[in-house]
Amino acid sequence: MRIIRSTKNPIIQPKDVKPLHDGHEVIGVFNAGVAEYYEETILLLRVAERPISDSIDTLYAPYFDVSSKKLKVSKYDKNDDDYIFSDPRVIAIKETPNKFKNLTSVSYVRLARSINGVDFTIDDEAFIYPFNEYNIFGVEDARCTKIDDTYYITYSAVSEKGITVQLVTTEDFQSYDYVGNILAPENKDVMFFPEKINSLYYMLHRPVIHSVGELDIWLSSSPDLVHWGNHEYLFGIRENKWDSSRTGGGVPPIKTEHGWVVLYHGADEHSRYCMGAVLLDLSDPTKVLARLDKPFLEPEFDYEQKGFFGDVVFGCGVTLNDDTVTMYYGVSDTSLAVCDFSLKEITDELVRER
Ligand code: MAN
Repeated sequence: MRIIRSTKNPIIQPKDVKPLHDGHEVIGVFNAGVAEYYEETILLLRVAERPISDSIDTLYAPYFDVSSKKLKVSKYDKNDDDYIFSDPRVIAIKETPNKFKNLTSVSYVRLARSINGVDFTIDDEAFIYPFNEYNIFGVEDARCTKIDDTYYITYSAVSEKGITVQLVTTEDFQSYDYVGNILAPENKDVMFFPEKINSLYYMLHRPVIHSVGELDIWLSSSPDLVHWGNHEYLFGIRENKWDSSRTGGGVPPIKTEHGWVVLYHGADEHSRYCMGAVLLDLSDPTKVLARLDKPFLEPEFDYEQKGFFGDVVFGCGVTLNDDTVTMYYGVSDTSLAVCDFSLKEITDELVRER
């Protein structure tokens, strides 16, 4: 399958984004949901900012203070034995290393707009900025699905209460309506299907499992896009393959005559993230018809291999023009890249695997 990466990759980098907060730096602009809005391609960028530290021993961790509605910082001494500072993304707790006390940056959604799909103008303000007790550590990895005239935006909301999935809707990308937490902690990587199937709406989600089980993808349905149930296991990790340690939905499912094409991310034990594809039955998406053995996109270029958290390609949205899929994908938790491929080619490959 041919993948045509833009020669302008990475198309958006941290240096292109002005921090919203004084004394902060933008360390990442990545994992963007995508919307087609009239003539424009809109990217729902995940922008991550962190306070600039004045000493190598001190780390400042940002959080949104709900009562004052301001960003505040917690101060950590990197020699403090109660915490582990080795993962650049989190301040982990020594006694329970899988839990974190703070994130080292705060993420929010900022929009970028383009007519040609490659040259983007980034809004000066945030679009979805932390606003309630469930997202004080950030708003991450938005996915966007248009249903009728409404855009449904789901994202991970991070706080000390856990990671929930929140839903907001917009019609104009100027303002949004907050719907609520559609899934309790801990869950991530939620995206809606673009239409009802047999009178129900569907979404993919990825429970973050702790006591038993794996990081696998589930399917749920809803009568109203707010209340979700009928949770069913869909597909997940495969031993000794590129997606042996985690999977998660990526791009909102794409409808084809052969079935729903689901482009998902997976990672191995080395946390190397690639993109793969499965085909779901058109009228019964609980049925997985086919799955590619190999990833269709993997970190191969320097900008995909090096960065804040290296060896990551992470697609969250596409635009479609006839047969061309234009996928926007985060690289190494640092920048945003884009590639084109043929919907027919990837669907044919899936059909051959059936
Ligand atoms: C992981 C990574 C981070 C993210 C946190 C919280 O550590 O995906 O990028 O900030 O989880 O969601």
